[in-house]
Amino acid sequence: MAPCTPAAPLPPPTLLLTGFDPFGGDTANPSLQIAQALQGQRIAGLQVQAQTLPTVFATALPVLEQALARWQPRLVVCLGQAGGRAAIGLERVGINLQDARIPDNVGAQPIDTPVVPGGPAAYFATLPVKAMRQAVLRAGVPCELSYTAGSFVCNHVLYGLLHHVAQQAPAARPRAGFIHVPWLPGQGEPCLPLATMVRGVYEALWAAALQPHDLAVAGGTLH
Ligand code: PCA
Repeated sequence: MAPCTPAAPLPPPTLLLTGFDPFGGDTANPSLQIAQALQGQRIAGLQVQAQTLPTVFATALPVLEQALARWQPRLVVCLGQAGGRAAIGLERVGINLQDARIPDNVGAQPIDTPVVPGGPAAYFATLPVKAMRQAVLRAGVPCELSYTAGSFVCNHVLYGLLHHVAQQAPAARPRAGFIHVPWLPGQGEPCLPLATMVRGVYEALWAAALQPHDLAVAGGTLH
């Protein structure tokens, strides 16, 4: 009888974590630094795969879709910088609108155009945002729910991600959403230290990985 060779162990399922390159004249983007800091972490059995997205309307989604095809993640969390905010912001909704206040990194500035022509007006993120907020606050990091991801490249990516996922069979869909983070010290005020933001996002990811449904949906009272 042929000797029994053990099957190679399956790689752990992936948590895809994206961050954007600097934009608008900044030389840093905390979203990218956070994603890179968490690269390779194991979170509730998921392995974090960090991916850089260009702050470019034309290429951010193709790059994200390539990463989705490559990693087949169970969970997708995109990070972006939101200068002027004081807390980590868990985005609840992406809208089908591009209305750029400034040009992107290749000079494109779409005004009042849809992300997906003919697409629905909006999609809700499918992350358990209330459980995530509770976990981040417990770690002592400021955190809030947000009802607008703006109308620049971050909203473009959130809407495009949720639209892409919605085309998949329900059983194959990763849960997906977006987290905005404040400036780093030196970029402007208000700001949060990088280590604080890394801890906050780490806690948010644990809660997202462990909690399949939101606390409110599951009958909780966290408002
Ligand atoms: N923030 C921008 C795009 C890239 C980023 O980090 C936004 O909020 O749209």
